[in-house]
Amino acid sequence: MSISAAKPRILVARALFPEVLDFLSQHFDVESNQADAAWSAEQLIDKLQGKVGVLSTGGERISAALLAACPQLRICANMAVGFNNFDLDAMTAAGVQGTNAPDVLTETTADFGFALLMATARRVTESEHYLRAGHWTRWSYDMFCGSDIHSATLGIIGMGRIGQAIARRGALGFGMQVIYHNRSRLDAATEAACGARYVDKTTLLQTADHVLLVVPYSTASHHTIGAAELAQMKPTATLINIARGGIVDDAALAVALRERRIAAAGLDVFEGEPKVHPDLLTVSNVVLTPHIASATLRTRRAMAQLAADNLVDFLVHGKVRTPINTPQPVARST
Ligand code: 8YV
Repeated sequence: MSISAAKPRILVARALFPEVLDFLSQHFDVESNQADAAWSAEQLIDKLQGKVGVLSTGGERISAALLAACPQLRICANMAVGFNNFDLDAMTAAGVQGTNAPDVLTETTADFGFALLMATARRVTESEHYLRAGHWTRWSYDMFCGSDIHSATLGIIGMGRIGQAIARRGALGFGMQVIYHNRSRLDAATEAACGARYVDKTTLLQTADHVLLVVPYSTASHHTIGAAELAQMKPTATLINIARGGIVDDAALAVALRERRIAAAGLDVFEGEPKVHPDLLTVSNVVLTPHIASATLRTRRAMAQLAADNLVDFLVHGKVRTPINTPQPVARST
């Protein structure tokens, strides 16, 4: 009589595509959250007891305290390219592998960055609200005049894969002058391929007609745009944030928008989301979307599958597909 080994136990922290859960169930004993219950930090720790892996989204905080309370955990696979919900140093020290979901969302997120830029510069949502409210009675020469995208100067802060995909759209599709600022300058061939020119941050802020943020969140990038930076921007400029809440000082931005120190903003991410700074809700020259830059079904499915593949690769085959750390060789509990 053969005794089959028990499957490793994993947790899927949020509701997920059923076909991805089916795939995971072929390899693991899966506890899922198809009711999409909102778990507290304590409930997440409770659910993780006895689990060796977790499929998380950007909303689950993997902290040092959680790692200490879940000694069997060996891998956290994030269904997101960003991973500022992970205490990565603590994970590395605790011997826990982290993985993210890069590449599969690059073009979809770049599309959305451009959509938000166009909606903001051309006042799409503001004018729709006006129409729906029954205020549209006649044409006038300056009604909802915005600013042009084509031929304008696009300033991108954060020039990773998504930044480069946005630069290509701007330079090749809309004839924009694209300037960028990044921790490190791209090589000449990559700059040429995306039609972008490196400048310092001040030059970018002072020159760009549209400033677009795609920088990862860290303590170093906290409030990359605050009152001082907003004051450097042109009064006709727009600001787009598809990066992370906390990259922009939302309170300072609301003041700048209300006082028309910049023309408009488009925000997909917020400090303390899903809460939104109340002052942003009362200014008309801002387009607000609920963190949907990667939200197409095809891309979300690909992100979920990549997170699932990372769990299978690591826990079944002893490999890593898209690692974000090199854990210390620490023995975890079994
Ligand atoms: C996710 C994102 O939808 O990938 C990221 O970093 O911000 C989004 O694409 C979100 O983080 C949920 O996991």
